[in-house]
Amino acid sequence: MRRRRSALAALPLALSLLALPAPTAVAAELPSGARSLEAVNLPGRYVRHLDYLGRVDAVTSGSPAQVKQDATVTVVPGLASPSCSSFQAANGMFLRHRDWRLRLEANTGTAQFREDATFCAGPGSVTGSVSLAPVNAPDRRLRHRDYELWVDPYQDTARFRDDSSFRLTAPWTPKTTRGPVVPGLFADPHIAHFNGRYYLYPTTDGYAGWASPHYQAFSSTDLVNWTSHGVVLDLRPDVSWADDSAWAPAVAAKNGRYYLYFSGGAASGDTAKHLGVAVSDSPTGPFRDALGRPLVRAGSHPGQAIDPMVFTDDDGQSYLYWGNGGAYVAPLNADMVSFDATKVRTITPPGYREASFVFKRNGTYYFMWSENDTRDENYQVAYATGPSPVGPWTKRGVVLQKRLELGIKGTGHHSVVRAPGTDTWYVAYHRFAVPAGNGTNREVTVDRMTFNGDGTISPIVPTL
Ligand code: FUB
Repeated sequence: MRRRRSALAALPLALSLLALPAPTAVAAELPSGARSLEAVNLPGRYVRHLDYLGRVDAVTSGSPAQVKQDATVTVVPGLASPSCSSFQAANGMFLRHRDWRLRLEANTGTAQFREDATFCAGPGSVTGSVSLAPVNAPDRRLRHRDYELWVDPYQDTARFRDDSSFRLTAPWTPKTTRGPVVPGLFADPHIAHFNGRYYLYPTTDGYAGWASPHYQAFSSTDLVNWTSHGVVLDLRPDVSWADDSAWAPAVAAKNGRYYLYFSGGAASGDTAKHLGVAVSDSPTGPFRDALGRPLVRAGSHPGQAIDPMVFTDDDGQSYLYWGNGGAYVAPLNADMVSFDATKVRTITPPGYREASFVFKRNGTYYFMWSENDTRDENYQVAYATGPSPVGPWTKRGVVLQKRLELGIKGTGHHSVVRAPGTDTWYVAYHRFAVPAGNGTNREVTVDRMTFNGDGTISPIVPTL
C-alpha cells in the first residue's frame, strides 16, 4: 500500500526534484516483434489495455486468452521517429498518451497521434529493463500508478524509477500468422537483390496524406528475417527541393553505385510531387541527392510524377518508368541520373493507375501496374507482356487482389525479384494492415509468384 504524503510535506521534495532534469532517454532500439512488458517492481503484472486504457495487471498461464492478448503488443519502429518505438495491439491500434493517460487508439496519421504513440527507450532501474519517454515529452516517463498507466514528469526517486521500468518478455500470445515481413506500417515495397542479399525499400506509412519525410531500408538473406538499416534518405535535411511525401522508392545498381529514385513535395502546401534521384556507394545508404533538383518535374507530363522504377535490360541499357494516371518510360543515360526528354514514351495501359514494374523472363518483357485507388480495398495488380522494354504491350489481366476471407484488402504497389540463378520468383506488395488498416496504414508482405507453361503469370495468392 503506498503512503500518501500531505501536499505541504511533499513541497520541499517536489522543489528539489524540479531542479533535476530528467535523464535523456537514450534511444536504445527495442527489438521489434511481439512482446509483453512486465513491471519490474510488480512481478507478474504486465502492461495491458482494458477498455482502451493502459494498466498493469496480473497475467498467468491460466489467464483467459483475451487477457493474454491484451497484454501482448508488437514493437514496431516509432511512428514519429524510427529510432524510437511504437506498440501495436492485436486489433491494429497503438498505445498512445492523451491527457497523460496511456490509451489504445487507432492511428489517425496526424503528427500529434504519431508523436503521442512514439516512445524512446532508456535504461530502466534494473539490468535488462527499460524506461519509456514519449518522443514529444522527454522529461516524462510511462509509469504505473495504482495499476493505471500514466505519463508523469520524471522524478529522481527510486520509487519513480521502479514504477517506470519494464522488462520486455516473451509475448503472452505468440504470433500465429506470418504477418508483415517487416513490423510496422510500410507500403510500396521495392524489392531487389544485390550481392547476395535481398533489399526492401518501402514508403514509411501511417502518415495522414502519406506525408512521411524519409525512407528506411531493410535487408535479408532468406526473405523471412529482415534487418533494419534505419533511415537511408531524409528529405528534410538532405533534399533542398522536397520536405515530405517520400513515396514509393526504387533502387537500381550500376557500376558499383546505387541509385534511389524517389518522389517528394514541398511542405509549403504545394501539392505537386516531383521525382528525384539520390546516389550512394552502398545499398543501405546514406543516399545523397544526385542533382540538387528533380529528375522529373511535376507537370512535365500529364498525371503525377511519382512511382519510379528502373529496369536494366541484358544489353545494359536502363529504362526509367514512372507515373500515376499516365505511365511513361524513357531510356536512362549511362549516368543513371538523366535522360533525353524527346525519348519519353507514353505506355498507359487500360486500367492503369500507378506503380509500374517491369521485368524480363525467358525473352518476354512483363509490365505490371496497380489499378484503382490505394485507399480502396479493390486496389489490385494487373500486367501485360510485350517484346521489348517499351512495348507494345498486351494486357493479360489482374493477378493480385484482395482475399476477404483472410481479411486481406488493398493488395498492390508491388515489385518482383527472382532468386538469383533460379526460376523462383517473389512478389513484394502492400495491403491494408491486418487488422484495422486502411490506405494510409498499410503493411508489406512477400509471396511466391509462379508462371504457367505459356508464360502467363498464375494468380498470386495473398497469404497472411
Ligand atoms: O504511398 C504513397 C502512394 O500510394 C504511392 O506513391 C502510390 O503508388 C500509392 O501506393
